[in-house]
Amino acid sequence: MTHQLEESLQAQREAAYLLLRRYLALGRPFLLKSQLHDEFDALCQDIDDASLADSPLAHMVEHCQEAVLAAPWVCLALRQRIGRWSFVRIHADDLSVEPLTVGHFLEVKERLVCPNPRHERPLEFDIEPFNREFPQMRETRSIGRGVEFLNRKLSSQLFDRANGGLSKLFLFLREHRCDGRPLMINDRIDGVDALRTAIRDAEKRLARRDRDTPWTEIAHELQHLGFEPGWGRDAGRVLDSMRLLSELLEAPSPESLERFLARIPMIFSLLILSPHGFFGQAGVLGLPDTGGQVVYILDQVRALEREMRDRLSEQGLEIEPRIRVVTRLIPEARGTTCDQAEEAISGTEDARILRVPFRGDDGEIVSHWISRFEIWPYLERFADEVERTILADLGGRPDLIIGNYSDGNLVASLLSARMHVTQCNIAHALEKTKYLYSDLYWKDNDAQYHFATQFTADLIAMNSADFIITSTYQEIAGTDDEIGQYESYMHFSMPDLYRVVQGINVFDPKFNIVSPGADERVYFPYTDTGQRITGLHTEIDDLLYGGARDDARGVLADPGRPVIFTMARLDRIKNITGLVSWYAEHPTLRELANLVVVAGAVDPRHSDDHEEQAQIERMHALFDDHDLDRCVRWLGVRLDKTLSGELYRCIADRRGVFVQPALFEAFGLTVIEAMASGLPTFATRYGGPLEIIRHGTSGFHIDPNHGETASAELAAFLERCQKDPAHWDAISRGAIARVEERYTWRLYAERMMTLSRIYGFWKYVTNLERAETRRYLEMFHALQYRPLALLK
Ligand code: UDP
Ligand code: LCN
Repeated sequence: MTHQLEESLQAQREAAYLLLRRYLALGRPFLLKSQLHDEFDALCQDIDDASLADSPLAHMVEHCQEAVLAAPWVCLALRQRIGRWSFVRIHADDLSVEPLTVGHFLEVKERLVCPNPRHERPLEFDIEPFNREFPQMRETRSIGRGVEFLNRKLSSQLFDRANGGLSKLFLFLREHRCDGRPLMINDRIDGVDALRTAIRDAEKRLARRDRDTPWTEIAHELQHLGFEPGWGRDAGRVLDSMRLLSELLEAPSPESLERFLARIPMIFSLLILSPHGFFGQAGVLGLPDTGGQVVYILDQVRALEREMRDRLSEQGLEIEPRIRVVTRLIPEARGTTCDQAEEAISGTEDARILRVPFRGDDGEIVSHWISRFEIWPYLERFADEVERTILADLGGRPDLIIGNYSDGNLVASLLSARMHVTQCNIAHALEKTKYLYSDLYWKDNDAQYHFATQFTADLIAMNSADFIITSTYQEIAGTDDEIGQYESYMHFSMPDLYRVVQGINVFDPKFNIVSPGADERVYFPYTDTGQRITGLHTEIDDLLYGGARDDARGVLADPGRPVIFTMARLDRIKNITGLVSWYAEHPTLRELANLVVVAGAVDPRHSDDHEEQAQIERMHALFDDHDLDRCVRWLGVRLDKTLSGELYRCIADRRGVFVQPALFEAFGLTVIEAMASGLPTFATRYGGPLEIIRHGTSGFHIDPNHGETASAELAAFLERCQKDPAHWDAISRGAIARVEERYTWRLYAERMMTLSRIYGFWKYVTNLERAETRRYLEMFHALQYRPLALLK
C-alpha cells in the first residue's frame, strides 16, 4: 500500500507537493477530513487541472480522515473502508511515504499536544490480542448482524461430534429451571441418546392427541418420559418443539438452532440500569440529562414485558416476567417521583422502577441532582447496593442485565461479572463523537466534563458486554464518508494518560442493530382522526398562539402561517439556537412560516446546568438582536408525551414541518415521533437521522454547519408546498411509511428477546465468556478507571 501510494504521488509530483505545502501552510497541528477536502478542492481550482478530480491523489484525500502536521512530515490516518484503517507519513519535500503503526501515529499526535509527557512510554490499551481466537466478521455489510454470523460460525463447531457439542446442548436443556423448578428435561433422561429415544416416544403419544389438548392434560404422561413444562402450551406446540429438537439432533443447522432457541423459556427476569436520573414517568423529560433514554427504556419495558409474557405463555408457562429498571434515588426530587424507592411502570403488569441512592464516602445519601458528567465517584458503591437490592427483590439473580449510557453500562459490567449474567449494552449516545477533540484535548475540559473517565468507562463496558444493541448501522461503523460512534473508539489517545491502540473492533459479532420505535399509542398519523385527542386542542392553541406567559417568550402575530417546529433539551449539541439564528437571518423564511421552539426554560435561574444556562442567554440575545418576538414562540416547558404527540399532529394539520438541527444526534427519537405523526422532517445529517430518513422521500437531511443552506432548503420546501400541496402530502406519507416499516417496538422486542436467548445459549455452551479479556479489563478498571473516577 505504502509503495503504491508513493508511486502515485511521484506520478503526480507537482500537485502532491503543492497540496502538502498548502496543508502545512495552514499552520495547524491537525486537519480534519473537511479541511483536507476543502484545501484539495481549492488546489484543483488554482491549478485548473480537471484530471486531478479523479486521480490517485484525489482518492488518497477521499480516504483520509485526519492529518497530523509535523513538518517536514504529514501523517495521515487513512480509512480504506469502513472499520479498516492504516497510517502513513509523507515527506513534504521528497514525497517519500513510510508506513506508521497506529501507536506511532498516536505518538506524533500526543507530542504535538503535550511535548513533555510524564512518561516516555505511556500505557497502551490493546484489546486485539484477546480477540485472536475469536470468530470475527470481515465484510462491512455483516457489521451489526453479529448474531447471524455467530450462529453460523458456532453451530458448526458445536455440532462437531469430537466437541461433544450435543451433550452441551443436552446439559443446557437439563439445567433449565425457573425459581428452582425444573423446565424442559428432568433426571429421567440422562444423555443425548436417551433424549432421542424419549422424543420418539413422546412424538408417538402426542400424535394421538388433538393438537389443542392443553399441557396440563399431557403433563403427567410426558413427565414420566422425562419432560418438564416449557415445550408448549398445548400438544400441537409441544410436538412442534420436539420435532425441531429432533431435527437439530439429526442434522444441525444455524436456522433450526435459532428456531429451536426461540422457543426455549430462558428469560424470566430483566435488570435494566440507568443510573444518573432523573428517571421517572412524569415531569422529567427535557431536563438537562433526561431525554430520549427515559422514553426509550419505558417503551422498551412495555414492549419486552408483553413479548416475554406472550412467549412464556406459548410455551405453557404462566410465569409473570419480572422487569426492574434501577436508577438513582434523588431526595431533592423537584416535584417528581425520583425520591421514591419504588414505582410501578404504567402499562405493564409487574415492571417497576427501583431507586437506589448515591452515597458519599461517609455513607451518607447524596440528596441533590448530579450531572451525568459528574457521577463517576459514586458508581462502584451504587453497584454494590444495587446488587443487594436486586437479589432481595427478585429472590435471585436476573437472567439478563441491560446497561444504558456510559454509566449504566459500567455498572452492568460490574454486576454481570459478579453475578455471571449475560450483559447487553445500549449506548444511546457516545459522547466522544459529539465533542471535537474531546480525547486529544481531554485536559482542557476535564474539570467540566470528565471525558477521560467516561471514555475509560466506555472502553471497559463495551469490551465486557456479551452483546451490544445499537439503533443504527452508523452508530457502529458510520458511513463510507464518516466514521461510526463505536469506530471512534478503535484508535485514539488521551495524551499523558494512555493510548488506545485497539479499543474495540467494529467487526466483532457482539454488535447488533435493533432500532427503537415511537410509542404507537401516542405518536400516530395526524390523519388518524378516530384516535386524535381533540380535548387537548384548546390547550395546544393556547401554547402556540396564546398571549405572553411566564414560561414563554414571543407571541405569534400571524397564526395563519405554517409552523416550523422543534423540540429538544437545550444543550449546545442540539443546536436549537443555531436553528433560531438561521431562521432569524432568512427574511423569506420569516415571511413563510412561524418558528415554535419547545426547549429548556426561559428563565436562566430555573436551570442549574451551565450549558443550558448559556443556551438560554444566547436565545434571549437572538430574540433581542433580530426582533423575533412576533414570529418565534419559545416555550420553556416540558411537555408530557400525550400532549407532545397531539402537538406534532396539530402542526401537521397546519402543514408545518419538524426540524432537528443538532450538530450531532446519536439516534433522535423526536425524528421518528415527528415522522410517525406525518410531519415532513428536516434533520441533521450527522448521526442517526442520516439513516432514519431517506432524503427527498421520507424527509430531508440538513447540514447544521451550513445553516444558510438549511434555511434556504426549508424555504424552498415551504414555497413549493404552497404552490403544490401534493408535495407536502407525498413527503408526509413517506415519513409515516418509513417509521411503520423500520421503527416499531414490536419488531424491537422480538429481536431483542431472540438475541438474549442466543447469546445466553452461546455463552453457556462455548467459551464466549472471554475470561482473559475480563481479567485484563478488571486490571484496567482498578488501575486506570478507579483513580480517575475518584479524582475530585
Ligand atoms: N420530550 C418530551 N417533552 C419535552 C422534551 C422532550 O416528551 O418537553 C421527549 C421527546 O418527545 C423524545 C425525547 O424527549 O421522546 C428526546 O429524545 P431524543 O432522542 O430526541 O433526544 P435526547 O434528549 O435523548 O438526546
Ligand atoms: C440519547 C440520544 O442522544 C438520542 O439521540 C437517542 O435517540 C436517545 O438517547 C435514545 O436512544
